[in-house]
Amino acid sequence: MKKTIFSGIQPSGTITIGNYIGALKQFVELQNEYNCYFCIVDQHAITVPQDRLMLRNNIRSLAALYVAVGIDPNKATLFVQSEVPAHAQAAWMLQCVSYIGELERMTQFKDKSEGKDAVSAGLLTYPPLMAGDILLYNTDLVPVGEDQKQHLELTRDLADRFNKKYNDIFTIPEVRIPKVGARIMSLQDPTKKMSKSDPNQKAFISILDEPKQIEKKIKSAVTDSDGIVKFDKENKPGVSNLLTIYSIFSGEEIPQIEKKYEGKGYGDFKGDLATVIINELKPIQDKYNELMESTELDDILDHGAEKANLVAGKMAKKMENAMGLGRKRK
Ligand code: ATP
Ligand code: LTN
Repeated sequence: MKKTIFSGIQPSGTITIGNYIGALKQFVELQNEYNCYFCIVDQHAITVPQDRLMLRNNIRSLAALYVAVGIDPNKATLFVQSEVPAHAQAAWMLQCVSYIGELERMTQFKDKSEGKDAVSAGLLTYPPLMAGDILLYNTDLVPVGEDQKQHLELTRDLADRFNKKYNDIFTIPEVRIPKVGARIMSLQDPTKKMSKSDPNQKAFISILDEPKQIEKKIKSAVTDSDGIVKFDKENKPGVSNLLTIYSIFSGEEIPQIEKKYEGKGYGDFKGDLATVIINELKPIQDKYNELMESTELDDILDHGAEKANLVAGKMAKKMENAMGLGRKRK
């Protein structure tokens, strides 16, 4: 029997090339070998303020992007989290086995709450919601970018705790992080990860950016003053980040690229990098535009929610039974 994969992306803006490299590219590769669930995690997105119309748009747009990058809805189950009520049910039960201390230690919580006057309780209880997403489907493997590693460790702890305390019902999932490109950095501050909700538009390349915007953003990407195209994460974080992106989009190895630009400045390198990105994104953007104008997406998401509800609903019942919620029923 095929092993199961689950992963999710928040509809909190148009996905960046960071999301594409760290997450979506892996999803496309894995969909043939695994039983895959790919989720649009809208309940995670509302842990920070969202405009309702924008959120609705982002959900539809993310669905189109999943398909445009190559997710085949006949192979993988593609669905919206809030359309499967078991996720909220599981989240509550898992919150009740989570400790406030361990949630407060999550770096994503610390980063996203830093300097804010009002922080929602949902931002703190985000990880048990994510754990529920994963555990509801007997997931074996979770492909994500590096930033999610800590959440995955917590998911494993919660599953183990629940199994020992109540009943041994959960599969303990493994994390899968890509060897190259697990953490694409901001173009404006290469010590920070590239993030789709960064208020500075120049910090990221969105998968739907126009060629002109891509050229501009790459041109203004922060590098250094020594003018040498060389991979050195410690001392040349900006150039190293651009080299990683170049390598993934072109399929060329980093030493090969370094050689190509020996004795040339950053201008040539950046110009070619923009072209490589534009060429890879063009067919994705064409497919995206086609999908957004069709009615296909609703059918895909309806069908996905139906399939997900069947599996997740059963596990939520199992969890309730294990914890003694409700009445005993046959
Ligand atoms: P937000 O800015 O709203 O927090 P995000 O850009 O961090 O969003 P998510 O929806 O949280 O994106 O993440 C979707 C997937 O993309 C996850 O698997 C995450 O690990 C991966 N990912 C996010 N940012 C990067 C990055 N800079 N490099 C590699 N992978 C990334
Ligand atoms: N927390 C993740 C998104 C996410 C997720 C998931 C990823 C929510 N539920 C389940 C993998 C599996 C993020 O912020 N990138």
